Amino acid sequence: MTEYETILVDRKGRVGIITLNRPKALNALNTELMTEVVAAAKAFDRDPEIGCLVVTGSEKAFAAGADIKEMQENAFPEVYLDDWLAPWDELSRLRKPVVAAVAGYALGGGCELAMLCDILIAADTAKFGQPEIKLGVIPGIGGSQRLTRAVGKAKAMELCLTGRMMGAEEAERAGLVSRIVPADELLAEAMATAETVAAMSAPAAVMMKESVNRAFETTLAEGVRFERRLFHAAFATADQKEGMAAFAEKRPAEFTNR
Ligand code: CO8
Repeated sequence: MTEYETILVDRKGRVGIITLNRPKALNALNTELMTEVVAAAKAFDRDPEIGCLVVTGSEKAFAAGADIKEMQENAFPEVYLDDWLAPWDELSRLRKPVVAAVAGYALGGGCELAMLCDILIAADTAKFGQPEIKLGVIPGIGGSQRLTRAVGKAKAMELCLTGRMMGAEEAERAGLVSRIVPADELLAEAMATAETVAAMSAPAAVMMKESVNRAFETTLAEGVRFERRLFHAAFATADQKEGMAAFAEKRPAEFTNR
């Protein structure tokens, strides 16, 4: 497996695991880490043996944001011409589902990275926030957009304008996270969720993810039309025949991802 400097990469069965690993900087997201996360995620996405990804950090921090020390001298012409941070957008184009397992700080880019994932599971220690305003900037990889879609305008405005952090319970109430688990069970719970997803028919899981995401990109009528087309297409897969036969025969389905 490829060697990385700022992340750990592992696989268990059909689950690919990316662990952010810059402990001295609370997993601050520097350029090297961005390049490595995107490369590792794309490699798992291409790998037919992988059905779901998990992205996680440490007990203390999922990620405390973009690396402030690295970016503090950045200047407009360079960042604009280089389209700085654009590689992060590639995570939103991954086809396989991604579970974020968040403990501790998920701030700024860290919160944005968690929101780039599909299922967000939080430890009871998780703290989410978009504190960029305190640094004289605003979120740069989708925070103002995805947080607003997740928790609504009122709470997103307040969090983004004040930089206040919210804990796991508030985040769950607001709809940012799917559930909260005790910190020492976070990885096991995230893995169990990812294994469940990875055991589904891969074409159905990819269709499912595409269809849910479409809800954020289009009108209701267009979204329903899109879902209907994929639903019809699912009947072209062997897994549809297997899934329904298994139900009728009262046995577990054995999907072949075809
Ligand atoms: N960048 C660089 N270094 C950091 C960062 C960071 N974001 N966060 C923490 N560190 C470093 C600290 O400088 C410190 O290093 P050192 O030991 O060398 O002094 C080490 O990590 C430990 O941090 P603290 O001593 O501060 O730990 P505390 O437990 O006292 O505090 C906090 C934890 C509250 C999380 C605090 O570290 C903090 O406020 N961090 C900054 C949070 C922040 O403002 N994040 C937003 C950054 S801006 C951003 O994300 C812009 C998004 C745009 C695009 C994103 C692309 C990825």
